[in-house]
Amino acid sequence: MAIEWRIIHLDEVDSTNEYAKRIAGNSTEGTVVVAKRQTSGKGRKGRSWASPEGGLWLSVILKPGRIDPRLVFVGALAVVDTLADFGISSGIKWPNDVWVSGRKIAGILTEGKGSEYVILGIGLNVNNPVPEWLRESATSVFELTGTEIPLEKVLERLLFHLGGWYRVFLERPDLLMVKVREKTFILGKTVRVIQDEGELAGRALDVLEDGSLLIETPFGSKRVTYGDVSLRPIQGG
Ligand code: BT5
Repeated sequence: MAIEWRIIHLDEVDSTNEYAKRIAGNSTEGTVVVAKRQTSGKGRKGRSWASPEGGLWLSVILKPGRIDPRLVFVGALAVVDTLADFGISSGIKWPNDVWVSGRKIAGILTEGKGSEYVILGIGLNVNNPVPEWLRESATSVFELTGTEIPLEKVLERLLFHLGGWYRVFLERPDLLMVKVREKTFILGKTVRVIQDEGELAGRALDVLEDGSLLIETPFGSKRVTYGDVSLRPIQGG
């Protein structure tokens, strides 16, 4: 059965993820929180997410009964398919970014509470200006196409694809991972993975069934479950 979306539209909020967490206990699966602006939009590890008006900032409440690292790909693939609907070809930068031509256009932030709920937060730069401090690293639909697309249209496509990929995740996670591998453009490339405890450099080989990234390093193959992937070569290397 297709998921039924119930959309809550807000003008301004601290963070749609935080709002969704506040209401998750009393909300049904498929509740969507969308805000025109976020005053404290956030990324992973307390980083800030620029959320001026014109972008699509939303969080979806899901109740799959468990926290699963592969849920982030449900969001990433939905963004990739949505962008394709508007003629933009994009790829996944493991684990939670969507990139177009070397720049980040979207980020996904999943947060969960045990078996109770998962919040799938998606930030997609659509018509919003890309902030000055992100000029080099970020892009938007408007920057790429020169056209403003009504946000409701983008939201409609995004929820359509989210529903589809969420179902695939629940019923055939193996097929979800096939698509993830297909869209993960860092595979085969030399990468650095920056983690809390240090850095790992090597060739990205595969995204494994559990969603982790397999890296071939001079010290053997390593499986990484989190981190920031950089495609920039090591200085002097
Ligand atoms: C992410 O974190 O990429 C997850 C972003 C999730 C944002 C959505 S918006 C709706 C929902 N509500 C929230 O409060 N959050 C979610 P991370 O991988 O840690 O990347 C954060 C980094 O992305 C920042 O440190 C900046 O370098 C960069 N960044 C910030 N704002 C950006 C933007 N609008 N576009 C592209 N890059 C951005």
